[in-house]
Amino acid sequence: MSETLENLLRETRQFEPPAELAAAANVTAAAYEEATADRLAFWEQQARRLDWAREWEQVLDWSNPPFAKWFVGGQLNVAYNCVDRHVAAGRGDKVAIHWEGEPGDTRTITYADLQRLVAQAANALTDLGVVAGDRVAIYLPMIPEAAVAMLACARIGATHSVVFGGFSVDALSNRIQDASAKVVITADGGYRRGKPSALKPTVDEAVAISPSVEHVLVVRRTGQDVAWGSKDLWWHETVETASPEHEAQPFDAEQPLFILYTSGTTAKPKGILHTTGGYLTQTSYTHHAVFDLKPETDVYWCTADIGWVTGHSYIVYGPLSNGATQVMYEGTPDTPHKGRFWEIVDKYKVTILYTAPTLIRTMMKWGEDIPAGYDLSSLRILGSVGEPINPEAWMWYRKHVGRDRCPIVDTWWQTETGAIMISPLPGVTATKPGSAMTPLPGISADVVDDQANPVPNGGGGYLVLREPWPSMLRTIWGDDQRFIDTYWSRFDSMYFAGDGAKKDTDGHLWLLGRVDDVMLVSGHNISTTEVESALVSHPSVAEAAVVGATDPTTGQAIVAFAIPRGTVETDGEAGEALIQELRNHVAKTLGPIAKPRQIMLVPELPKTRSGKIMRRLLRDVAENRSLGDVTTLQDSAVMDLISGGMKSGK
Ligand code: 6R9
Repeated sequence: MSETLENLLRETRQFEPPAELAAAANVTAAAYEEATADRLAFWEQQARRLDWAREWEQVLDWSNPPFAKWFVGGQLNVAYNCVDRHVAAGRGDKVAIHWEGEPGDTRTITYADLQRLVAQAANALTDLGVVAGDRVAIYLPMIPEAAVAMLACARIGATHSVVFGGFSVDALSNRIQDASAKVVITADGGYRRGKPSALKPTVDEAVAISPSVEHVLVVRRTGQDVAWGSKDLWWHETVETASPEHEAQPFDAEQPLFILYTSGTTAKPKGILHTTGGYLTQTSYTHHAVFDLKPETDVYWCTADIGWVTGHSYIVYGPLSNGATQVMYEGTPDTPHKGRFWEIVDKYKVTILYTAPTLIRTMMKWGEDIPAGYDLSSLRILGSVGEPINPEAWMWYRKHVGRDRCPIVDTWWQTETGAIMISPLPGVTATKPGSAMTPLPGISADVVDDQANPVPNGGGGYLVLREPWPSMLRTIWGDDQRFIDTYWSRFDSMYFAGDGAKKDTDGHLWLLGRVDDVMLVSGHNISTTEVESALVSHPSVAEAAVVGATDPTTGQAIVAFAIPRGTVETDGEAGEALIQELRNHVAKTLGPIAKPRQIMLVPELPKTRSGKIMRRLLRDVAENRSLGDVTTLQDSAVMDLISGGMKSGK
């Protein structure tokens, strides 16, 4: 990795935090000093932002690494912290969720409403025989019941396992079986791209081959016809008729909260296990610090799906524990029109927007005229998560969404880390386009070489975490050995994140994507992220994905897939000329070694539900292989589009 190209280090643009925001920020530079002086005391102080039924005896037990215990002996109830305590403090009438359905139907849910709904769901689950420690699978569209179901599990100490609505029978049944889930919570369907999309048939098939399932709770969302089996119960007949009185019991700080499966490229998905006390401490603190949330005045919107860890930590647990008012949206960004997101920002006067680079690049492709048509003046902070954000996408986000006023927080973290680890603080950090900047207070991230030595400023290598953190994964469900092998064996006493990274000359961090995606071209390590950023910096390109394909001369050769921006001419000779121009553009930006062997102009790219490009599938295309496992692909028609609509230049 040390040989990676120097391009990103040449980024010189820098943006100071707005003075007004800095003056009133929730967290100042002092937090870094406090955490450096005493990391455990710092986290202990953040834990005190929550309501504990019993105080802990020890902040961290690291006597049996890598198995951590945080806030040992402490007891709390996560749902109480996210809901009841706000009602108890007299804020029951405050809106918790402004929900917007894709067809335009809406629901307004206050904290008092949420308390009633969660209590009813907790009672219903208890009546169905669910007790603390049991697993409940949740397979729902983006409707309020998804958050209610998660909180109801948390309230009774059950462990939820949310599966993306729309995953296949295989993906769903594997996850149900791996965790031996006792109950599945689903819906008849949800709205996607303007029409009802069924969920229940997939559940029916998955449940038929999953003997652990005793009951299936079904929310009626679309009203479409459903087959009805002996295990099925309607949510409105079961939950909505249950008592709204429910006393939340405290649970141990290490009570399991959820399992979430990473989309893993290998056969068996990894069930990442999170527990309660440390997880809630860090999701709550980071949401408060990174988004500078002012619960009385902010309207927060995270566009993630609840089936992604971002939905868990930054729609449900972080924001609700902080008493936020937030927007939750069911559908796709282009239904019924491409301005839907901006219309929602305008309608609810959203102040904090948290979204993914894939969306920003899609918006770039559609053109800046679309956001320009809406009043976005309510926005004050913009966030990004999920992938490295290319400097040009960052600049576009800043200019056309943030109107050059709003700081951008590029937040690096993983399902495994549970909460944000590396990010600017909006009132403290002068940001650079494309950099996640610095580890948050209390987090010790570093970049090391093959031999585990920290790289100097200006160097590149592997991202590691040196010290345990409160919201870290506790294990892989049912497979402690795999937990050790995957994360703690590459380097001694350090967590291996699997991402490549660089330190620039100021020591700021630049994420370079998964190390599995790094290409080896004629002996040079080249990161896919850098070549993609070079392509996106060309005015004709909206989005790009790069893979290394086997090559007889160079070992691997760079093959790029590029989506042209809206109005760019790509037919016939114009397309060929563009391809040559792009190859030269990359060579000029990064050096001749990075010149792609081949560029294909495509209408779409294959992505996971959380918007990550599935380079593995593109490698199959580049090497003329049949496609591997596509169960986690967001839209299976995309691969046909790519093979069909491909314009390729060699
Ligand atoms: C939250 C989430 C984790 C992987 C991670 C990295 C990539 C996420 C990023 C980023 C660069 C950022 N990633 N945020 N890369 N900059 N701001 O995405 O969790 O779905 O488990 O993915 O996503 O490669 O290792 P998850």
